[in-house]
Amino acid sequence: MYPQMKLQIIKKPASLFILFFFSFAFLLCATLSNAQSFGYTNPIISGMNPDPSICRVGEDYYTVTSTFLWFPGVPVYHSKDLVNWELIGYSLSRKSQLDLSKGSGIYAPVIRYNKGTFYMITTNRRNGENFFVTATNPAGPWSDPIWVEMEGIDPSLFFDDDGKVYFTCAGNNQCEIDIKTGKRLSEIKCIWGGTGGRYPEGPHLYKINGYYYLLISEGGTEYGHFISIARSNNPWGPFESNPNNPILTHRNRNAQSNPIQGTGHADMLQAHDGSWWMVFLAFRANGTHHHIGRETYLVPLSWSSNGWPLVYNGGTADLKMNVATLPQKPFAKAPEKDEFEGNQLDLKWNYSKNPDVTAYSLSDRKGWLRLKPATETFGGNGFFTFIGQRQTDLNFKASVQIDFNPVSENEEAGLTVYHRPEGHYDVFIQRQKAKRFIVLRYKLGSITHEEKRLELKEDLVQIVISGNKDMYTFECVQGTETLLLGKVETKFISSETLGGFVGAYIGLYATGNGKKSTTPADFNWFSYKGEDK
Ligand code: 6LW
Repeated sequence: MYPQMKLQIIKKPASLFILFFFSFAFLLCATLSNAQSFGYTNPIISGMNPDPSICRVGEDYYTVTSTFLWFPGVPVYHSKDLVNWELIGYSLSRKSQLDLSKGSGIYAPVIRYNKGTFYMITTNRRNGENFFVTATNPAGPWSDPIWVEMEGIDPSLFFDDDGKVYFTCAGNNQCEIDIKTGKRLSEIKCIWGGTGGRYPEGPHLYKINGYYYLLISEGGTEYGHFISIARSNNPWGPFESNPNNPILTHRNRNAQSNPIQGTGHADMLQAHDGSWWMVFLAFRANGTHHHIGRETYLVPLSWSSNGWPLVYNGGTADLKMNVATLPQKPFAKAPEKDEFEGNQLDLKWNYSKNPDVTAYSLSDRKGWLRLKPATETFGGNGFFTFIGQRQTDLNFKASVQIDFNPVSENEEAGLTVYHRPEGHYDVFIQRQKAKRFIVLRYKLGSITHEEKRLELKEDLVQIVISGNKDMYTFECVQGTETLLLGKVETKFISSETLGGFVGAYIGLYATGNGKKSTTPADFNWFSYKGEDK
């Protein structure tokens, strides 16, 4: 039978050709799908996404970032190539996990995977409390919090081969914990003082080639930020500082003109093809200010012959990275326009603190998002009706169609660039006597300035906010007429001006300004067009 078959194939040159062709095509596809890609753009996760932490499971990568007073908290991003990222869920999406009624919310998170379970550990800054949640699917659901018997921001977890779990936090203070209960199992020890920079923080312990490496951030989260590393034979030290620290910083002259500044708070990992990478936070500086928050960046690593990591280009990063990457597998681009159809809001939307969910409806008026005004003034200290998404680009255009007919003068609803209660620019509709007005207001600390007030003639109005690195522009469209309301500098709502750790959001809100109000504000669609990439 075998010799006969062989004979037959050889007798048919067409079959031979087809066989050869398909084998060749198969080999080509296999090679191409494993081939490296080249080049990418930083930041890899843009808009306010600081303190990134990353883990890998097979060929899947997951990153989490800090969220402060935004709800839900700690987004989980997924990637197949480290370059393209997709938001798949949040690790803190219930009040039982995240109570934002006091304090400054969620600081730096860490994501780790161990034996089939994902762990996300972070601090809720009510009293500096640390906790972790677990999941088998990183998109959720995540467990209720397991509180850790140790204080200090920037908690990190390290699962050692012998089953011990180390908890390390800012100041490089460490203890062993029981990963089932969060109980402390050892004394607390400062394992390394760092290289002398202020705020040694964001520590991560790893075991690589038999060494325990401790990667930390120093210098504070501003222009002096840098990353250093030390190693030891023992997770408790003593740690030997890398003679070439810092391994990544833009605080020096070689990077003084780089638009990326404040490089720090990093995490590193080995990709499935054996290459090494580091994620870290930085901001896009415009002169001395930045306003869209600290974002997530990526750089490749290599190792020196004596076992220290070397970061790309002498410890720097670029917006355009001309390096080989994993084969790139981009996700479908999210649509620019949100039509508010369906019965769930897109994952991108966030609330300020824990929302009163009854104040938001996609069903009261089909195809519209209805906001029911809170009594609390927008930007006040309590809970206000607001929903927003990150400003992810310096150059962008956001617009919304709003139907709002206030019945009393205290009511307002509109579109805003919101950084924090101390700084936001708002375009809103308000009634005065029998007339309806569109108003542009700037709120900066104790200053409240009304820039423009125009009478409205049409019921349906479009509000447009666009921006470039220097200025925001505010417009209103009534019928076919576009009215310029004003322009203002971005730098007044920057982190340098306002303080804090967050960045600009674009959002929709409705408020009764201290009085009970029942007039809803309806939004037909919201569109965001980012123009940076
Ligand atoms: C975070 C600290 C930091 O806890 O900023 O830049 C703090 N680094 O590590 C808040 O994001």
